[in-house]
Amino acid sequence: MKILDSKFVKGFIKMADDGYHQGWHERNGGNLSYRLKPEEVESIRPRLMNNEDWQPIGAHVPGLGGEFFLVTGSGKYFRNIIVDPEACLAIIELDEKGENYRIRWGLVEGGVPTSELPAHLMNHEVKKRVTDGRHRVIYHAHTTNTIALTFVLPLKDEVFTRELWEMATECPVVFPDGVGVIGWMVPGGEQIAIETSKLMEKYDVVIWAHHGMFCSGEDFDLTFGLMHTVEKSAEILVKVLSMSHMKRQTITPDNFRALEPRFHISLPERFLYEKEEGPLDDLV
Ligand code: 2HA
Ligand code: ZN
Repeated sequence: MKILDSKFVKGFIKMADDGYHQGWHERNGGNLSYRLKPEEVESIRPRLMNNEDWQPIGAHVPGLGGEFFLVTGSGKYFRNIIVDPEACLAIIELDEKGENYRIRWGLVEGGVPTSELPAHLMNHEVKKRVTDGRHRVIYHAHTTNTIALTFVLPLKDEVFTRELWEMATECPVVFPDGVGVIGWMVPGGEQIAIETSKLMEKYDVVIWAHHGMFCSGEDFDLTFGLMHTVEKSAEILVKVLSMSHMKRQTITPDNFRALEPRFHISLPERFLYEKEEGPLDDLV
């Protein structure tokens, strides 16, 4: 099958374009990766290149040995993906040890996979393990309102989760495990990848302070929808905090508990703490 006609390639390109139109991908901001299913690899195998050299990943991901990924290219602009996917995207193969990769398709004008390849692959490795292989998509975007909140809220998983949950009833249903937050770090390296993948053991959403967000999911719709839901909730919170630092009324811990049987979710009690003040009241 022609690679550009494959359903997973079309879904990837649509998701990237949707993200661009949300305003989450200024310049070359953000990156996306998808772990191919074995039957998808077989359907395109005759059209893959065989002559590229192995390159170090910059991380060790033995749990992903032999896997194929569709990834965005480093320095490529999301707004150009739909126009020229073969120049902006790559399909890479990992070696059996999960230490090196080689390009099997794409980047026809040259280039390398996303600068965040270590974070993507380490997140994929964790998610493949903890979801029994169900999660296949890792998405990084520069989500405006979520980034804005990292300047004013305490950088604590509990505070971000609770404040985002309170902004829309669907939030605890969409991300019942909550969100993780890491303080500012140098992007693009193994260290930030390690910190992010540790949080991916328990969350599907990790916020990078003053930078953006990572989401993990089973398919393009669920992963995009997760990012969209978190960012929409962050937008509401930015609006609420812009009007007042006090909420006159909100969704209470008991309201959240009442959602559990109806939606078959179990919400960790550490997010349902009693509050006497608003989220900004501990600011000096
Ligand atoms: O420019 O978003 O985090 C790509 C990025 C790096
Ligand atoms: Zn980024």
